[in-house]
Amino acid sequence: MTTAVPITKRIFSGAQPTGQLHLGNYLGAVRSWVIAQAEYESYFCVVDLHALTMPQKPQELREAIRRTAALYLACGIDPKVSTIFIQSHVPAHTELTWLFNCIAPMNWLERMIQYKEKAIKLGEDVNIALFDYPVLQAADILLYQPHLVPVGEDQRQHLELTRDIARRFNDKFGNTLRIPEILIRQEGARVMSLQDGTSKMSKSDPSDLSRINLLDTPEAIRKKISKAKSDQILGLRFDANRPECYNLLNIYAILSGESRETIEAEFGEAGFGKFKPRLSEVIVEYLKPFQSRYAEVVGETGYLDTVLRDGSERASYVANQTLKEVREQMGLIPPISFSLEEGSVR
Ligand code: ATP
Ligand code: LTN
Repeated sequence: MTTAVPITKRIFSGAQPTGQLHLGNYLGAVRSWVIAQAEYESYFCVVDLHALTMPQKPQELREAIRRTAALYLACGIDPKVSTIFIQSHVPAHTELTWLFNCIAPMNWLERMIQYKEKAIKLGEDVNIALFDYPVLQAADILLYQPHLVPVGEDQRQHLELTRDIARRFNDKFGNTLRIPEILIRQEGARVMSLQDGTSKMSKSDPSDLSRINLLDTPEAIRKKISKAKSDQILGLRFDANRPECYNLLNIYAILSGESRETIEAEFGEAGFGKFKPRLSEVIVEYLKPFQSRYAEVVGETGYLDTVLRDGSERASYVANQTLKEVREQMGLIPPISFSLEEGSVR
């Protein structure tokens, strides 16, 4: 008689070390990671090579890489059960990108909205890596053969492309790669900018007033909320035609845990003058535990380095298995070791 061995399901996700994680990153993505790690074998990556596709100052990037990893821990990713690592510490990511470049059609990448938006902003300065960004993302994911990839709504198109690349590889070379499911939580999937309710809160928005960073001080939070764009209509409602009002109420709802009905009952007759200070206090309280955990993580000398070293070791082990198979299936031969004593190739 055979006993069924439970198969642990895997998840993989990542965020770019551009600036600092903000409330949108947490509510749209990292919060789902924290919940999922109890159930899944989890890999969370700081995608530093993706950050390099846009101009970065080297010293700022170095700091942002470490800060992002420390924020994963501060948000509740537990290194005892999850693997946290830095993308560039696992060279399999770039190697698999090259192999996928050899099967990914140009016109699939030409359709990518994020590329088109960023390319418009950069004008003449568009580099090849920005175009190739989604292929690196596909390599990140498929190396770990995950069942699920939890992301915010803006990543849907990149995830569809990842699935298409996996299918294409499997069609051409045999069924090696798992086609991952996309996990987008509805609540918090798209937190909008505080300065423009129609564009998403983003690390790379030039205005820091547009976002609440997880490490913002209470004073900074109060200032940003008081300056947040609003409208002149009296009475606050979850009305999709009032994007700024909707976004602020939505943040309040998620952080306070109160229902939309309760919130509308309380602020339905009020204006932003009454609501904004309440929202600021809810955010300040919500972020306090993150900020104290962050201080602990960065305060313990060597702790982060140990987590990242163990993480890259564990990640490399899994990634190298997939890479080896892909290499062989595409027709490459294994590396040949060279013996100095014998002066011969083995
Ligand atoms: P950048 O501005 O540098 O592109 P970003 O703020 O968009 O950065 P990423 O590192 O690209 O953040 O994203 C990390 C994760 O956070 C992704 O899963 C992404 O979908 C999610 N995310 C980013 N912004 C938001 C947002 N405003 N609302 C909800 N989820 C978001
Ligand atoms: N493009 C993603 C970051 C990212 C990612 C990944 C997310 C790079 N590789 C793999 C999930 C899985 C973004 O959030 N902008």
